[in-house]
Amino acid sequence: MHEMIWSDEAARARDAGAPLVALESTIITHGMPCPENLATARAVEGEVRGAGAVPATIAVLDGRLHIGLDAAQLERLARLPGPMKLSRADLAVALATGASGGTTVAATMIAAARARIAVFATGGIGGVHLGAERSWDVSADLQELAQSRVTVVCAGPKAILDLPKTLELLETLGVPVIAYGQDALPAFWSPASPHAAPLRLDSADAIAAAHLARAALGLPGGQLICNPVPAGDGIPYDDLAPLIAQAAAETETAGIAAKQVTPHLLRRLGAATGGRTLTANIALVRSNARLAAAIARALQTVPG
Ligand code: PSU
Repeated sequence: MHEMIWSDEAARARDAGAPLVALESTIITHGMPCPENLATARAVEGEVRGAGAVPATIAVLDGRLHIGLDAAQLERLARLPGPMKLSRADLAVALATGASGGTTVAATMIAAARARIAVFATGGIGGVHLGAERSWDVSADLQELAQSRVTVVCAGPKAILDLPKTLELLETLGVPVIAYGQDALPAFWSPASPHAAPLRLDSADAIAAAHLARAALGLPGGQLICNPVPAGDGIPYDDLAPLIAQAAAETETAGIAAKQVTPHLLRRLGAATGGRTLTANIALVRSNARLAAAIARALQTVPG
């Protein structure tokens, strides 16, 4: 019961020892509107293949945990009516009840670690929300980064979050937050936030070596790679900050809480920017998929 279902493509890569990249699916079920979600999911898988690795989109369909989806399953996921948003707390209940849904960063890390996939690409991780001192809203993604040994490639914590508090908590949890190729912490739609990243690495080889060094030390938990959104697709941090503050305040006043907060804010910011945040989101997740593939390949060649 409850074994993982591998796609043919991902199983072939596993058996051949080819580099695999896990991809999450809450971005498909809750992070983007249809049909952009499906087009993006296909494009992201294509980026991984184009960069010499094999994609494994992770999701739950009818109570089965899938490691890799075929074309029909990906399309079904993108069009699911009322999908669940599955994090660490929900995963087992979904499997036991035959439910379907997208896996968050936290749940995808759990699945990737079980499937022995070392590298995972997403858009932006969850973190400490603005107003957390009142709402106590802190994403389970942070705790998972401290537990599951997976290198997660994102474009930084989502800009809708309280970035200094998110960095503080990641430091407490012992999670390495590594900016790729720059000193500033990227902030999802924005290539740079006003905050310095705690660590910086400049190549896929260096990231792979750090992943292996962590394992050799016997440390649980992963690394968070923050890859700035490609120049030209990003939105300057100062342009977005007031829109984010306003949307976060409205969300709190409207009583939107828990799992609904992030999808709601992503939709609000899309509307407030005439779709620019969606364009940036698509570009950044594609770019993260390319970097994740390069890291997965480097893991096979750098000395451990
Ligand atoms: N990246 C995106 N869009 C998303 C997400 C990531 O570009 O929608 C999802 C991830 O699955 C992440 C989740 O785990 O948002 C965070 O949700 P919350 O803040 O409720 O933990």
